[in-house]
Amino acid sequence: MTHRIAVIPGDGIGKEVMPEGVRALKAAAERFGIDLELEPFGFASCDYYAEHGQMLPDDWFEILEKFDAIFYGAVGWPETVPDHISLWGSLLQLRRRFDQYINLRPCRLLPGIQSPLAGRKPGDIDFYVVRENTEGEYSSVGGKMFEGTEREIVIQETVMTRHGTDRVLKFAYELAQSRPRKKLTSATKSNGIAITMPWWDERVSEMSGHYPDVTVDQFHIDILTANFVMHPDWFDVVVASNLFGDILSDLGPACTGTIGVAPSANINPEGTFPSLFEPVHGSAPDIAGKGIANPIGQIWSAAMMLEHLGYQEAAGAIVAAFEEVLSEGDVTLLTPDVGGHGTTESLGLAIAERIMR
Ligand code: GGG
Repeated sequence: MTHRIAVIPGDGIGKEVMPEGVRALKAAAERFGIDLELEPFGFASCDYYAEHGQMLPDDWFEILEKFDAIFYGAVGWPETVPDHISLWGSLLQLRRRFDQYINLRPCRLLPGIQSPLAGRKPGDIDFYVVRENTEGEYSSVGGKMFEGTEREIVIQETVMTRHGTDRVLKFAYELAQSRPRKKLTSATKSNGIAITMPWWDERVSEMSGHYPDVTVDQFHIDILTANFVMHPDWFDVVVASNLFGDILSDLGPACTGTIGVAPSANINPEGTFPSLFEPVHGSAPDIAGKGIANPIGQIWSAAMMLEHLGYQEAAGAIVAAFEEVLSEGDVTLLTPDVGGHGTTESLGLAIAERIMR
């Protein structure tokens, strides 16, 4: 069976880490006899915008819906396109139209990487952030009045639906149920955001009855962020709204030493549409062009994609390969964010070589 993968590097370091993600994917496909057909696309990037005045072609949905999965790099080049235009014109369109309502973001302290939190070792930090991915604070419902005048008014609504909330909570409960600790933490801010957030809390409580073996904690987001730093070992599965999930899934990997290794899966669990796999990090204009971006976030995302397509063993081989390279700690191969003076390519090559062993 041939799996068709759309490959979209996007912007900035997306263009640098993507070749290493593809290298890892090809190595795993060769070793495990997986038939992958990779098709590259230049759209969903600010370069495409510069040429066409939009981030995506008009027929992007018809083009991409035929693929089994989408492998994405990063979006954003604020020098040429404002961030809200590039993000809303690309990634957020894809997540919504393909109903990728789960954004699954593992957060794990990897061997060989120093956590900035004193005394933490691999095994101490190992949890998932499950981020609601199609509604919430990312609604774009709102508008401006009296723009540019003293009377200017700006309004943007948060949209939470029973359908959208229950389905992400169900996914998170089931994920917690499948893990040894069976623990779910829900992030809200119910004292300050006093309509939507207490309602989310009620949905969490009501659904807990269906999962009696899962222990549930509910935290306000402010103290939860403090506890990510002070007690990252408390967490197993953390479920949050679109915005809070986005923030937590940057903070979590930061506690594991670098956001450069963090992967994510934007999943349409029903398989009606393709799911999308991308590193958590963005296009990082500050280091773009230097060839020093850590490719592990992209490579780990490739593993999540293979797992989604049913290739657990191949996915495991990719994870084992980057864990081995990190454990060895050869500073000539590792990128600067993990203490080395190697390059995106040197680290990617070393990982691909281990995958093939
Ligand atoms: N690879 C992910 C990426 O490019 N992220 C840019 C970003 O700002 N994303 C916001 C979001 O995930 O909602």
